[in-house]
Amino acid sequence: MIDGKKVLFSGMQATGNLTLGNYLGALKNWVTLSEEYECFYSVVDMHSITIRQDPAELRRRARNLLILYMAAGLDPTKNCIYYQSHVSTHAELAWILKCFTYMGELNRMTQFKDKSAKHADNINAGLFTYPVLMAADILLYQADVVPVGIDQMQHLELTRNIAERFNNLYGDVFTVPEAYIGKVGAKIMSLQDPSKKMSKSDENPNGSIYLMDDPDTIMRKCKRAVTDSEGVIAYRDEQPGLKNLIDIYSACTGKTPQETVAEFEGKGYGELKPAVGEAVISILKPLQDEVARLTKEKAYIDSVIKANAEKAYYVSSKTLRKVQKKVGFPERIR
Ligand code: ATP
Ligand code: LTN
Repeated sequence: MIDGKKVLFSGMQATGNLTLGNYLGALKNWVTLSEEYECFYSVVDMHSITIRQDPAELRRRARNLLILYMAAGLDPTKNCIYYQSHVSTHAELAWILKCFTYMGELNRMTQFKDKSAKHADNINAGLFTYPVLMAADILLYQADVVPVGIDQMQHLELTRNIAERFNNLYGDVFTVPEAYIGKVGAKIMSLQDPSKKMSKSDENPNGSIYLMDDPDTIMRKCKRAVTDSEGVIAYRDEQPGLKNLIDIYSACTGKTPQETVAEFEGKGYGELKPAVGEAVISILKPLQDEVARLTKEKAYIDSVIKANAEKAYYVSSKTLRKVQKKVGFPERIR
């Protein structure tokens, strides 16, 4: 608890261009949750270098992501928005937690298997211990809840196991976090292959709507979205492309899928698709304008980065000191 509020931690990697899936499935929920919780939202740049990155590009993307957090509506005076690499406690706790994590546990992580298959020329130790750094992120802030996608559930379960193991040995040091899986926009699918999730690393750019796509591109991608030959507007698993469009429209307009179906009843896909395009443009355009405005406020952004890194350090170092004491590190001489 911080100031009587439960604590929330989440983070995103600054790799690739963010998609509408990232926004509807994660960022938008973060903004809603920020009213109820004391929130820490990190740009997890230390995780990013588990895959080889171009340094200048990583730096640029990381700053853009931080600005995007704010443009989406996260107030940086109420939410701690910061770069993971600016707060040294993350690396320090991760080391200690690695000594409480078993090789067998990490060997079971499906993300490691997927990523090492994809990057066979660079299967580095960081990629293997990635989930322990994630556990450190969460446990440092004594987070009660962690909004994540279903793909991160295995990492969260590992985090809970590490926390419980440590607590069993040393007493109640860590809060054992719960996952928070949002309902609306939980899984936005590719516009070109509705069996796959919309993803920033998709090779086909037409499958994803990027947050920075211009209106014409958004409209074109929506109009070209893969549907089916049934021609009837309904919300059902047998029509996955259509279901996805209904989900996107509903998430953007705040309607339920049933309300959307009722709105388009008796109409064709030819009417639904441009309406989806308009709905997406109506939420992305203001977001893009705000990103452009904030990007110009260099001194202000810098001050946010500095102040929030200090806050994150202050909160997280309390947990770190406790842990260091528990494991038997010598006390510091002041
Ligand atoms: P990558 O393609 O590099 O694996 P990604 O687009 O899947 O990336 P992540 O960085 O893994 O995105 O996820 C960031 C956040 O966005 C997570 O909370 C994740 O659950 C959410 N998210 C990603 N894609 C979608 C999607 N298609 N629908 C809903 N939420 C999503
Ligand atoms: N692994 C996550 C990003 C991430 C994260 C975290 C999410 C790193 N640390 C802590 C929640 C809490 C991902 O790739 N989506």
